[in-house]
Amino acid sequence: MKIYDGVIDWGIKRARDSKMIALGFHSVIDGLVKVDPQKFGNLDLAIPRELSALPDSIKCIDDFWKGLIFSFVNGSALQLMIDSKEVYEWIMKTFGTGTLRLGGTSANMAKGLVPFPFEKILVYVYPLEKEIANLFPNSKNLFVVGKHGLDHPINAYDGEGIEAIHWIFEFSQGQSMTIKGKIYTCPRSNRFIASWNPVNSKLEVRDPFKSYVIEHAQDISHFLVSGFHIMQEIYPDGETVDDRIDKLLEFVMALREKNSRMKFHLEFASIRRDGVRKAVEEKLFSRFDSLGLNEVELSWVARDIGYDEKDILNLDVERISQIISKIMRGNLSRVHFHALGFYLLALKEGYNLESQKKALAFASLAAAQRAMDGEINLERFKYMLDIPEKYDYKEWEEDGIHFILFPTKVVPSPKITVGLGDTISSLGFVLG
Ligand code: 8BR
Repeated sequence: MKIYDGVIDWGIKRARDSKMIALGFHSVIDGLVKVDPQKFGNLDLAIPRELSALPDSIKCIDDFWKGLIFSFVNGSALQLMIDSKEVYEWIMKTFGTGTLRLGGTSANMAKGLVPFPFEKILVYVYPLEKEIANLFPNSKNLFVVGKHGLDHPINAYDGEGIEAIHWIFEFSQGQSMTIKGKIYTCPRSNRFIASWNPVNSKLEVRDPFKSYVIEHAQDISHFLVSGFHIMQEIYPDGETVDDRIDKLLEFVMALREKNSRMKFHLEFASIRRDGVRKAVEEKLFSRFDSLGLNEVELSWVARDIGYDEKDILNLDVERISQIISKIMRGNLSRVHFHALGFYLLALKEGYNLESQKKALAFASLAAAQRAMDGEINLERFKYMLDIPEKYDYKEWEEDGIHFILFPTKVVPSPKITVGLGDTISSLGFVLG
């Protein structure tokens, strides 16, 4: 099967022909902390073994430790939002900011797209302060909306400071930690993410970005929306997630009115809070054209609509396609599911199948190369072509939906895995 033939040149040309691509609404600073668990002493806490034993956000210092211990002992990644200013201050005092890095789904997508010859990548950054502006790559096709229109973040920032930070606590396989007098060893290198982001947790679309994109809607071909995982169910001022999602939807509808050809993609990400996740599923799925998610995220969607999440986590393709069929209502005509080793793309009528497949192949090469080297380097894509795929290519129709099971390239010892999903979904969507 020649599914990867000629896709590198094809992808480059396709990027060159693009218009403006907009990314919102979650860009943030990540603070990378390499954990030395020996320094923690003896932690006197019960070990949460199941996700259900965890708080759904961090409200006190014990909640922070529970999340960290869970990740450490089980060797599984976890992200929790911090809801308490006291805990935020305590983490800052205890660990500092760590090494600063650009993070957040929108900024991550921007970083993954700017190395290709796309004409304009426009990213929403709030608050746009000097510290985060300086972390963006120095690319000519990267823009924010500043006071004087489109500009690179470095020329457009307003003020200084770190008002939001997502701490990434990294541990390595073999490190040990003492809990209730017993020594536990970390089974697999992993990370625990504790996020403090009250300034942007309403995902409010602010000026000057808002007026700019409304005014220039005709220039934008694709809009990728993400960041729901930082939202709250109820905000301190009484607003609810439903209120906020309605506002966001108003903005999307206003853009659709200005440019009916603009395509909208929703990147799901790990939305831990039930109320937020359900609001996104119920209010937004049917209003977007495209949706991107991984197996953990789809397992939550499955559970929310009354199915067993285990089938999805076990990568049962029949069940995965069944759940996808169930959620494809209204405008939602494209779902890109990604797992380790394959993508499952579901399309309703009206798509060019050839370019959709090539876009998946290009995304797979990009993810593999980024996993291998840590950052995108187009020159090295060709080496990924030699990696054999482990799944068989398959294409079928069911319930009026066209399914493509696309085998991907998997790098044996990746340098990084964080942010790969964003690269996969964004390239698949904008090139397809
Ligand atoms: P998330 O960021 O949504 O978790 O997506 C991660 C994706 O990265 C996986 O679905 C898989 O397709 C891809 N990936 C991972 Br994880 N490890 C990889 C590797 N070693 N080589 C190529 N792709 C990888």
